[in-house]
Amino acid sequence: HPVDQLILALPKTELHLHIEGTLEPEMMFELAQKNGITLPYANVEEVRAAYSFDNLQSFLDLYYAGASVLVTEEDFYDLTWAYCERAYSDHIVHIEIFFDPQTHTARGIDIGTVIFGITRALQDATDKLGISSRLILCFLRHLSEADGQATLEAALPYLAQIDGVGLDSSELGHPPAKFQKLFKRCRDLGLPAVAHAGEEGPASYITEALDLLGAARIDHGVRCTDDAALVVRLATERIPLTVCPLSNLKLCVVDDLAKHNLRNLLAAGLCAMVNSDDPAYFGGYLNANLLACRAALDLSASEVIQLINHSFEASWLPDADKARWR
Ligand code: ES4
Ligand code: ZN
Repeated sequence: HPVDQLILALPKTELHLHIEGTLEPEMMFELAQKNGITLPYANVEEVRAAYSFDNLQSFLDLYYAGASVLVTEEDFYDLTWAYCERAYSDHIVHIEIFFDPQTHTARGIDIGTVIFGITRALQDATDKLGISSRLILCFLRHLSEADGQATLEAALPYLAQIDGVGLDSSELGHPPAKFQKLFKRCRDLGLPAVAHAGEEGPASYITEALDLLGAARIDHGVRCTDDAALVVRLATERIPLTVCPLSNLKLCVVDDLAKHNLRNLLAAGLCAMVNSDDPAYFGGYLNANLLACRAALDLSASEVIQLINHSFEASWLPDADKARWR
């Protein structure tokens, strides 16, 4: 299809990607063996077969178990570098990636080990692949605000490596309001915020993320269409939504990609774009997400160009760099 050629050829950004979600089963096995960690699977095929999810939580249980194979700085480097090479082959020129320090510090891994491994790979991606990047520290919302505060304190020596903060993990029952004080402290430190909201949770969580956390961008946000006034607000204030279509499909947020509201979000004038979330678990990196949407929704060339322009607009690149790519 001619629009598919456009998808492959255009320079793109990725703004919603959990680095732990790029852990492919092959690397999971290699690292488990190297680090002496026992996985509840006999082989790579069994891992892939287990990737059938009913909802966000059923995925998160496997995702956190998988991340337990990451131990040394080299492991975090190898994970991040492998993703950067895949991003390069998708013609991605800029990435803003999430990491979940609490997943690792809870197992006794030093936060500096995590941050140095990731940032060393990101620096190599800039030097060798020409990919610019930002790193976003995500707080796990199923844990307490105090746990988040302690994580922020532990990250303070590495603040020069951190470009912003986010909020992820189990959404229902953990509204943004739970983290108001933590995000106020982040704002005082000069850290911009994003937050997962309106993935499984209600539209009111999107409003809370904006008003109580000061989120500059909403991750997912697809349930905003339940609240017409919120959609108008998101359009007027030009709040970006980092939509992840294959994630929504795999986690049963939508039961059919053809029913995804991506096109409606564009038609409503929202700054929505496509991202890959946890590509090793959801069956595809950025180009695969765009190609699947193109096919399922019959996206036009102009819609694809809008999505990609939005990804640059919503990025934290300086205006001069945005102008260069758009
Ligand atoms: C996530 Cl898809 C999704 N939603 C919320 N938190 C997450 N962490 C990793 N992937
Ligand atoms: Zn996500």
